Amino acid sequence: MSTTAGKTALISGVTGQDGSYLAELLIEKGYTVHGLVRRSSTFNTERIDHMYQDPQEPHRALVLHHADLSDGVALVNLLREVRPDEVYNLGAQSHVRVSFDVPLYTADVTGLGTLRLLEAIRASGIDTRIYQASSSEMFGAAPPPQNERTPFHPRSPYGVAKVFSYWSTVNYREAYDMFAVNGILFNHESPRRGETFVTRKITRAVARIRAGLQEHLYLGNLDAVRDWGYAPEYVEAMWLMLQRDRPDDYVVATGVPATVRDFLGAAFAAGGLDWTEHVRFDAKYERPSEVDALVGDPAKARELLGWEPAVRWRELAELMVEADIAALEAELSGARVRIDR
Ligand code: NDP
Ligand code: GDR
Repeated sequence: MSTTAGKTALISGVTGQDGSYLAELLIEKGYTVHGLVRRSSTFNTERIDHMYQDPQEPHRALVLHHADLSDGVALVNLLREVRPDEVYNLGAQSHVRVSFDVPLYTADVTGLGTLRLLEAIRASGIDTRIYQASSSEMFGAAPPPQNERTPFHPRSPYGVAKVFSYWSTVNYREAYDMFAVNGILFNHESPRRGETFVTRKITRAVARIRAGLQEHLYLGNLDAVRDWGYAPEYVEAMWLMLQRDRPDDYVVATGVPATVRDFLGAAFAAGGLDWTEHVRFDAKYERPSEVDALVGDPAKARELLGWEPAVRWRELAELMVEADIAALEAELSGARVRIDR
């Protein structure tokens, strides 16, 4: 039996891309996973529905709770009830462009939300370990390659909020001896990626253009350089950070750069299309201050966590196109498919 069997984890952001993969990973390792779900007027659990068990089941692997990172009291109550061994704070307003439209809301959820959770751990008096979903967006204008010692220069309300969360996490570690870690993750994608992030927007468009449902794809800056990896591999790194003897902060990345234009070319080619015939520019997708180039140096994660990514951006583009084509074909034939990659 694995040493992790019987452990309990609490995940904020369990309905998101990473939360769904992390819940799967932890359940596979024998954890009971408690997920924090915010109330929505429509269903927001599509990514985790395949793990859902009826509340009447006696030994559920996944248990969902209504709470919100903007409600500190709810967080204290939830922690007291669940008493998790590990907490993964993945909940956030995570869209960089949108953070310019709703900067105060982003600061509240993506920034203060982390502090509320850290303080809730302290207030509830439980002994737990916490993972904070920090981001390469914190580096912003700092030139690549970026590692754990690169100074932060965020370029968006989202990036600023994540820097606040990063330092709050470090501060609780130093002040209260909490096992609190920052995973500084570079962009990671998958067939479960939100539809408005650039990779998924592109791969969905490839499927829809092929099917004759759409002719053009409107995008902003094609020159931005990113370091795109595969989300299921990145959630493994989160877990590894909480299994160490000492808390620390780690960059998680592939180290391989590509422009949005490169990704576009690979995705359209994978669908048998020429992107130049379909892509149009729309200034509304540009950011008031852009992050030009993010390329991570994952040497520390490789050395101390033994973590190594296998999927690079080109293969990622191909697998996402393949998944979107299959999902659209199933949708058009009236079947409901589970996105299980
Ligand atoms: P998603 O946007 O897919 O998921 C975000 C999650 O946060 C969703 O479950 C969302 O719920 C939840 N959430 C939003 N607002 C609140 C709130 N007020 N209270 C509680 N939960 C809330 O993000 P990803 O899965 O891609 O990313 C996970 C985390 O990692 C985020 O913090 C993100 O900022 C960070 N990150 C992501 C990277 C990436 O490349 N994916 C890279 C670096 C960091 P709902 O489903 O209801 O919207
Ligand atoms: P990012 O991801 O901002 O890096 O944040 P996103 O996919 O939104 O943008 C990547 C780059 O593509 C350019 N771009 C466009 N972006 C979007 N969304 N839509 C477009 O039409 C478009 N056209 C060009 C952007 O300008 C940008 O340069 C993601 C999020 O997951 C964060 O939560 C996470 O912290 C970081 O990755 C690391």
